[in-house]
Amino acid sequence: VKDFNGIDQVLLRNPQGASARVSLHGGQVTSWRNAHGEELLFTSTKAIFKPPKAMRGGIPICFPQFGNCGALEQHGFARNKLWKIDENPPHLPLSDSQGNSFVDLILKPSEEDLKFWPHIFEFRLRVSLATDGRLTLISRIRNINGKPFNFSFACHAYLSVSDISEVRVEGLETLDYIDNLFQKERFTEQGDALTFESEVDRVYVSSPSMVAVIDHEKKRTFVIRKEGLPDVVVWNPWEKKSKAMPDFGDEEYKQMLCVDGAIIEKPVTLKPGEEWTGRFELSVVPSSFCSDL
Ligand code: TA6
Repeated sequence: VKDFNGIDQVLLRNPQGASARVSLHGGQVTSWRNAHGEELLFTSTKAIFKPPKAMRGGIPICFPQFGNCGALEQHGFARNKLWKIDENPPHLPLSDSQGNSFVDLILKPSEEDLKFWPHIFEFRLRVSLATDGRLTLISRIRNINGKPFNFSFACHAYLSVSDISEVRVEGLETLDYIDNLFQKERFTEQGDALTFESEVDRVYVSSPSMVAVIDHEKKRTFVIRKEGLPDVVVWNPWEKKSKAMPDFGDEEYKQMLCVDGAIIEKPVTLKPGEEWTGRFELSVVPSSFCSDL
């Protein structure tokens, strides 16, 4: 399918009617719907669908830099580049493809890119929709050239919630976090579950492989499972920052929460020929099950 700029989007569907869309622009998941056709990811009504700007919503891929902690543009360039369908995808374990509807994308640096980030890499992204509706992003980044390089990375997932003041995040209790609102100082989470009354912009470090985002009003829980992604970013811009973002509605902070699988605190170092794999999986369960998680 073509999107607003004539850029290809790949539509994934499963037999039950769930679907996902992936844009070749940025390798960005732009939609993930359940079998009832309900959109589970947030996209701003003021999102700008105009390359190179990444669309505000879905799941932008932050690589090779998260945030603005390095010399590159905010969140790195991968989300602003045109990806290609990978003609010779990697041979992943059958379990990663059996019955799933998936697409394999690839990003390689252009001559131009190498001027800004002189490292030859291959970034293969598999976006997969399983028969039970879960969405999995498998990122495989390989160092092709002759010298080591470091990178940080995040799947910057904008989850759609009914009312941020009714949302709880479980699985991050007692963890240390880096607080972007306090000069990236380090704190320790005291609470039991995370709740939201103001702007939050944190990187929880060394987090568990599973995090639950409970939407009380919708009686549903997003379950995030991850491998190779030790950190979790939790971000809600709240009122003031929402007003400052041109591609975000003033009140939209109430309907979204970013919960990213990431590797930020200890960036990855890849030696020549080495490959890193990060797996980010989203599923939704009725909240009645969340106590069993
Ligand atoms: O979630 C962490 C964060 O770095 C926030 O500080 C905010 O800037 C957000 O990402 C969105 O970044 P973007 O470049 O997409 O506007």
